[in-house]
Amino acid sequence: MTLLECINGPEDLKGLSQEQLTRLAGEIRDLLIETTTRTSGHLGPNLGVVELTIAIHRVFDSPRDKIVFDTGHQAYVHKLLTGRVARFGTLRQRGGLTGYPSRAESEHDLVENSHASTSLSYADGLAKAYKLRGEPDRTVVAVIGDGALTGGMAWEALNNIASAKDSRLIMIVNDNGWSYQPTIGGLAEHLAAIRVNPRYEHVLDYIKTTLSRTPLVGAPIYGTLHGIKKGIKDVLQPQVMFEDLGLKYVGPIDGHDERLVETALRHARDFGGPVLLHVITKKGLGYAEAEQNTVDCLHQVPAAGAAPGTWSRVFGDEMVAIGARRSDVVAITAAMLHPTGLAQFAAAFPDRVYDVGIAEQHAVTSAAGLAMAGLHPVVAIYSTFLNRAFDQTLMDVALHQLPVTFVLDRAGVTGPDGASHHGMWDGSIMQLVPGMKIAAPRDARRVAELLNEAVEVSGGPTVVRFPKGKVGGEVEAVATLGGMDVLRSPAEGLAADVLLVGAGPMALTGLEVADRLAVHGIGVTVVDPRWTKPVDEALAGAARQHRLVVTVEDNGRAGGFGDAVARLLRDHDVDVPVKTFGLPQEFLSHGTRDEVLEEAGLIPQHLARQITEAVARRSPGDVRETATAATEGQPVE
Ligand SMILES: Cc1ncc(C[n+]2csc(CCOP(=O)(O)OP(=O)(O)O)c2C)c(N)n1
Repeated sequence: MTLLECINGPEDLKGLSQEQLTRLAGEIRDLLIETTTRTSGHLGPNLGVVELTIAIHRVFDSPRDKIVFDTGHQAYVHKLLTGRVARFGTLRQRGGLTGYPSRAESEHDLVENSHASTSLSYADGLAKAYKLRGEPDRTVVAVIGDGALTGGMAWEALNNIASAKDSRLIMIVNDNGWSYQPTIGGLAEHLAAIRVNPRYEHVLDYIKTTLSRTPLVGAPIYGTLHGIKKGIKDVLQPQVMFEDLGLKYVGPIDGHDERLVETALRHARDFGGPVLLHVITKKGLGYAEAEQNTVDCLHQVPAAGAAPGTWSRVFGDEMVAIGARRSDVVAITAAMLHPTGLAQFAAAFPDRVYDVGIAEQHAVTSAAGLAMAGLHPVVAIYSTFLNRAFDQTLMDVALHQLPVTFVLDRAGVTGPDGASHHGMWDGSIMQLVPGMKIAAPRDARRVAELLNEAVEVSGGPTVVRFPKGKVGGEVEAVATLGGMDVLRSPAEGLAADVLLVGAGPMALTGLEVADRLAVHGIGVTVVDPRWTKPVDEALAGAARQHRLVVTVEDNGRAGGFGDAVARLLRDHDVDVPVKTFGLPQEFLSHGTRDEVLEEAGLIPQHLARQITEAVARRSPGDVRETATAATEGQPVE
């Protein structure tokens, strides 16, 4: 039995010797590598926090003390130390452990949202609440990476925490110099300057001599801004920036020296006010492949980069072509240059790409500024992260009718990253934005076509949304209907029963549905709308020629494309019934993309059965046999 297998909870760590802790760290690293290379997952970040997480669980008393992991992708070690070793092999599999903290999994898990830069705000609220509730002995610990620290919310929280002088709150900045790629910006430069500071060597003395209860200084936000400016030059005063903000700063210390981290944490815990502990770690430590990986230290396995044949790669290739033709087109990424497929554009046009850090809100309003000055920005972002910047999209871009193109990768079901990563909201929230145009390509050729159309729009914003993974085969239109593509007319001899409008790749799913329905004598016209906003008015006329309209989209059902189609038909007094298929408006769990789509009913077999039932209800005589089979639960093959 390994030492790790004997750890059923944090209490089992407390009696271990230093030599045992070193052995335990090795066992944890072995299991992280063995598991994630098999199941997929965040490897580099977790290899870097092994000693840090051990130290946290030895010093604090979880779950009474609260530990908040920012983003949560680095919480695997925490999972292993809190009783989940036996189940670790199920990581990110349907029904298995999630890839982020999960309240359903453990009482030691608190925050499961994987969107970055929130930990300090949660921690601020928790610490305030414990104070108000008269529980002064509880400590709140937030672990935040230098990448997540580039997010604006983290700084809003710091500004508040600095004034809550007796909050029992410890912020651990896990500084490995990397986000997905090397962390960028003024803050990153400041942290880098601290990292090379000779005082690093003498930090133990520093902890002992300076972490006494002295009054905190500094006018909060002005001081910070001032601190950023002078901090870069002033490497002999590493704590200046944070202390100007009024925060007690400790560090930098070696985050792989478990004993040292423990000592620092005990001092910080006993200080009695907010403390920022700056630890230096190496992303990927202990696995040569990760340590030497110059793209992202194996942030994720398999790599999140834009592999050949993926939607991201098709987008990336077309961006290079557009960039060569249009010198006004610029690209923006929020710390995800490689995963969003912008790496080739960056290589070809290094002056025309901006990595703004994990700062989606800033990315969008900065794009507004670029557009105001005559450029056409393409903001490449994962669908789920655009949620962060809704107000900026609405008020800063759309209200000003600015030509900004949002390219939303991972739109729809993503898969093993679970509830907070499914891109199932953009198709609805972007429908709300006046003047916004939304394109949903069904295949690679349409990505290129619609991206080109989008960057030609000069009077307002556009969205191009596509899912995660490999692009399927190309399907050409057999006819056009307004600006839409007709992919299939009812088969020979069949009536125009169903008008099936499938958004993006769901148009191809629609073709399979049509095949299944044809067998049962139901005629289907399959349309790819290409643009899901505004809904093409030609749909109203086409709907009148059918007995049922069906929409299918890889997006939450509430307020998405289907609802927009139904509204258009109501507005045109079309009384043909509409059935809208999409994702249930719920937080969907993790699994493969196919598994989640199947559970949501967005697969041809399930759709065909539902549509058959709907047609049968309306015209019982025509499809009686099929309807009986369907209601008895037999597959409509
Ligand atoms: C709002 C938001 N934008 C983007 C991401 C994607 N993302 C996940 S981890 C990560 C890098 C985090 O870097 P850091 O906080 O330094 O942690 P490390 O992986 O280096 O330990 C990014 C950009 C996210 N989770 N949330």
